[in-house]
Amino acid sequence: MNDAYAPTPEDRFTFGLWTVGNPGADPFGPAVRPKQDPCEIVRKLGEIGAWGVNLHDNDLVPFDATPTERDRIVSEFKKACEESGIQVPMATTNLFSHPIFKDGAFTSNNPQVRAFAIRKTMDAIDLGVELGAKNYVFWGGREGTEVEACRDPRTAIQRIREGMNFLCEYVIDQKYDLKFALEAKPNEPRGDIYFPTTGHMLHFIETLQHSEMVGVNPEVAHETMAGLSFVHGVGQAMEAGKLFHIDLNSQKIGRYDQDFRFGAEDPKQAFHLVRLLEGTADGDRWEGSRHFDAHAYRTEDLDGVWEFARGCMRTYKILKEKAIAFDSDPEVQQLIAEIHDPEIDPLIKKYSRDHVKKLRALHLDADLLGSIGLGWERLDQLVIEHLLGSR
Ligand code: GLT
Ligand code: MN
Ligand code: MN
Repeated sequence: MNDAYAPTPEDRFTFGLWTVGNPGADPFGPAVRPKQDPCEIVRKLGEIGAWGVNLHDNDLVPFDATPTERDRIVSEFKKACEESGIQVPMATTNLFSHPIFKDGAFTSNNPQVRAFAIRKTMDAIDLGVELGAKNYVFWGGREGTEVEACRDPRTAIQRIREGMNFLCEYVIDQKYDLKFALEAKPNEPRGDIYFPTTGHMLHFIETLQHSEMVGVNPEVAHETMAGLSFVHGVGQAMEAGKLFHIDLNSQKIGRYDQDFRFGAEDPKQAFHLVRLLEGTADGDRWEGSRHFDAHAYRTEDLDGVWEFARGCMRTYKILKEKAIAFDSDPEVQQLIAEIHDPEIDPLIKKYSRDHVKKLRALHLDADLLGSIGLGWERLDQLVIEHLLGSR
């Protein structure tokens, strides 16, 4: 029973109600699994060793529930969480399912739709805070278009800014301890979605009135759909102090949003991601939730769903073990040891006229430097050998 990969609360593994609760419907066929009760999901998550559960307002409280029904559902759910030792670290709003959002929520051309979206989000924020959430995700799935002529993209961006500024003020006014995390996606369900990548989001955040309380929630599948390096996107967000949340899953490049089990595709990228988040090479460990925004294949029944969930956590922990071993490997350390040059380092860190003079006087042999091999073939082979278990 001594399983080195058994999840612990320190691992901070979380799942969404919508992930393990996904019944397997797709655009070509209906659900293949029964709907699971949220309280049952929480109990099961407790059993398999997850730390937390995240939710959209309507994953728990139906869109048309009365206030009395809402309160009953929420109090039963809270009780299930307490009994199972499950936290609710993140919450979000469903601003994409109801037909009112078919042409966007905050970006809709109709002020009544925008008002509805803001009001629904305030209610969902209240719900999230009541459940203990500290992070609030915004995924603007319908904030896009197929018909470019319908809206100037600058108008869309301004409307999202107004929405974010309004909701930041709401959180501050309510004295909630809550941060926002914005999630980018290039397309699907819209032809094109505004703010297609984490990089677009990072810039937009700096234009907000309360940018200090807003960061990003990058998702493996979404950056991969755009053909980008997820590890670089996450690294940029971390370096900026803006990685507030993360959606782990996996994805083949150039496909629909697959949301596969973490590490199922491209385990090498998953390895580099875990290495970055765990800080095994350099820097501090990132302390946020390891949230799996993924779901089981449509081929699976409920047993397959829980096999999927255990697989996400187990793969993460195996990759963490590999990352620690890789970064403790003396050959790896030797290959990536930083080159220090006490004469040159200070010259190029900061501009001054004196530094320009000294820089110009330096003897730098371009042909010699260009002829030296770097050893990255060996380094990458070591990655593979660690991953495949032969080292
Ligand atoms: C939806 C989407 C995800 C988002 C969720 C949060 S819901 O399943 O595909 O990427 O993170 O709204
Ligand atoms: Mn996501
Ligand atoms: Mn996705």
